[in-house]
Amino acid sequence: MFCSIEDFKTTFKKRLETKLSKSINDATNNDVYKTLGQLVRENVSKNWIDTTTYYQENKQKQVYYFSMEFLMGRLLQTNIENSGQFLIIKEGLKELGFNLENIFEEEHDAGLGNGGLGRLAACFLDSLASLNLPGHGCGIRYKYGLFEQKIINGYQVELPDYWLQESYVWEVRRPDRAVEVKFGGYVDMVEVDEKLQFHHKNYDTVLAVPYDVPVVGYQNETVNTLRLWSAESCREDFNFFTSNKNDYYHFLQYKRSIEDISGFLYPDDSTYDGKLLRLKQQYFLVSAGIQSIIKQFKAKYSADLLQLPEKIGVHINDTHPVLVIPELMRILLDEEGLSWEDAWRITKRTVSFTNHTTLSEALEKWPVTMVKELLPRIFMIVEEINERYCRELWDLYPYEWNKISALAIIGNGEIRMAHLAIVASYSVNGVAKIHTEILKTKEMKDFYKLYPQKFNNKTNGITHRRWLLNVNPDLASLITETIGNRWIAHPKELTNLIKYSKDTAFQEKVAQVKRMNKEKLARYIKEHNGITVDTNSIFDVQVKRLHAYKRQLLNIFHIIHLYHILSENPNIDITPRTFIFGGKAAPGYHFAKKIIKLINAVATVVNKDPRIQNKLKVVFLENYSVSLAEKIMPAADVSEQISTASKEASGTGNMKFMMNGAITLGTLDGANIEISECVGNDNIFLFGLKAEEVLKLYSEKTYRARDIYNIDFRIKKVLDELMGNHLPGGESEFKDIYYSILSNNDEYFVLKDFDSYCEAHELVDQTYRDQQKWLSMSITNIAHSGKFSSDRTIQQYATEIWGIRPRF
Ligand code: 26V
Repeated sequence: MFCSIEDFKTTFKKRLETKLSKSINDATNNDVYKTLGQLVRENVSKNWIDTTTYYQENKQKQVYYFSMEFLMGRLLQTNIENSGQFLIIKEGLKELGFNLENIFEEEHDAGLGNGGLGRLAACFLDSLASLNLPGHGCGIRYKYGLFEQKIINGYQVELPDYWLQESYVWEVRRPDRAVEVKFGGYVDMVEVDEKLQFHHKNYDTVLAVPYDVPVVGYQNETVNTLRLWSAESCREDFNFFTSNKNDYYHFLQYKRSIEDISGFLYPDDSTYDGKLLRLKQQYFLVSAGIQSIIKQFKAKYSADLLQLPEKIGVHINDTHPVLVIPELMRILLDEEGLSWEDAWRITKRTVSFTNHTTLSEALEKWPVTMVKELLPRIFMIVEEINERYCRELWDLYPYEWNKISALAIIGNGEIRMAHLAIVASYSVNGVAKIHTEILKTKEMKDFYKLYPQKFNNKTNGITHRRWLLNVNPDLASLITETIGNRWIAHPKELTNLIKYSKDTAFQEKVAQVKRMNKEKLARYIKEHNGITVDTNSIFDVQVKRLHAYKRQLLNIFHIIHLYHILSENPNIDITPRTFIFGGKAAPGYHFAKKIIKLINAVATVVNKDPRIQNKLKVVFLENYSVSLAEKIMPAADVSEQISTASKEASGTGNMKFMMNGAITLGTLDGANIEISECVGNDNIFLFGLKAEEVLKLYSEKTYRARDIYNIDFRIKKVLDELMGNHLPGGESEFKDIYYSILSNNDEYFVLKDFDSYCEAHELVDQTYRDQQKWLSMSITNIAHSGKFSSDRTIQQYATEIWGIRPRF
């Protein structure tokens, strides 16, 4: 730790000289980033060691959050703020001629996640450490993170994200803790003393090497661990190489196939090979993670594995790491010699599970043939779990074959990972009230009947430290000036702001902060998109993954409609709008990619049309990521959360916007419902079908999109535009979108909700004219956002699921 600015400057300059052989006068921003990052990491080392030692010496129960994704973003700012050194470092660097904000920009995002699920994991780690709770992350150190998105001629183009090109300052490689993961081969069964023993033979071995990243708590001395596993070939393979010198090519191929396991986040799974690789990734993560946990438990806690559930929790983030179940069983049975009954009791009391979607197409299933071949022993265990479980079902539902086969873990030649997770865990949770209700009453109804005590809700949250304190320092200071700083440790106390919601002096200060944040984003837009936007216009933002159910299409249809109105009547009095989009489409998801092209095509037409007189601008921001979100959230006026009701499990972007004073324009879906309950219906713009109505329309099959097209001339005009020749790309560019609505009957009710969406926008327009009203709504949103801090979520997981306690 640096005790003064002078101390920092001296240490920093010395390190720059010894590490990079540079004087401060020659140093680039990148040199400063690397040197500073290394110093900050070293400074947290003592607390890191002490935290680990404390947990072990006090035999505290520890939780491991297994996730295929950790969308950490940048860490320098968080680690500096959290270790309480911000002012010293900022001032010290300033005196050395550097601006700390520019240094932050040098860090490459750790983009090891797709979207909400991965970012949630990152927020949870921040909250665990900040609440002094013994909880760690267990993931994969992908060589390439989520692709980098380029927009070329309006189309998404994917480039590899080689985030490790420059060394990653936060990680520590720990080769001494490497473990072996076994794939393929066969299982020999031998009977010894009337007991069957299973010997895995002729397998391929992959070395799993952990890279540990410190997770620094907010000014509290706790430093937990995010352990990311990297796949490497074993030393014996090098022996193989040296003794088979002529087989260099095959050796390289073999080595690469092993390293591929931690090569990419979510490789293309549309082919057999792609799927196989993903299954390898999943088993690689769980086997490495569970082996290391058991090793540590035996070394530091107890030789008695029956004690495991008292001391270890294994949480699985969606079904991706569900193989922790058979892997833990395998170790307990085959390596530790426990009975099936003991192993099963231990496993069921150790594992807890979160479901993150109700979309049936997203529920994972693995072909039996694939699992059998790649993981023969694991398959045997899953089969045995299934058999025993089906026998129990038979006792409960005798002769009800259909019911039993629908509930079985294995069926139709596939392993249903969600079924395995529910049967073999002690807790199953959804991520927002409505989502958990849908799980209980619809998607997992029969499981809820079987195990009602397992089901519970944990509404998602976001870390207010990153998403308010770090990204919006002026708003954070204003809040502290107004209500004191207790809200930082107790975010619920943001409700103390409510009494200022109508205070005009406070409103003016909030408006001033928003204005500055909008100006900053406007500069970014100018620099990256070459578009000049009016900072007096409403910044209306939809940033999230591109998916049909999230309905970016509804948003762009409404923009086309506004464009029609304005081009017919340029003098109409509307509040100027800047519509901002951002988000990535899965590389193979053609429909989503077409929506990106449509947004860009509309932007090209609208932004250059003089009749519009700058009342309307459309911007698509390239390469949406954590660091870009950090620039966007503080500048938004309106937060578009417009999924088809019942489809978005929770959403977490909605919470980030709210915390920064944007007002939600949304459907009653996911956590929007809880946001609306907190702020009240006067402080949110709600529209559209409710979840029950959507589900009813699906079951009754009475919806006819074409009828709406025929009746509503606004909609007809918008849709016909897609088939016309005004938009760049020509007449056939957008026909897939047109037909998805009219021929495929608009699966996500875009047309059905269009009218109500337009009305809600009309209300936004009117309300914004009354700035006092708007600011009062905005402040009310900030004031109620504390409930959506992930500290609240994690506290609930800690007490209601995991049973872990803070160290202080
Ligand atoms: C996956 C897939 C894959 C196949 C094609 C369609 C599809 C659609 C959705 C998904 C999402 C999988 C899980 C996921 O990322 N869920 C998100 O989790 C967030 C954190 O709990 C939550 O806020 C989002 O609402 C939820 O979509």
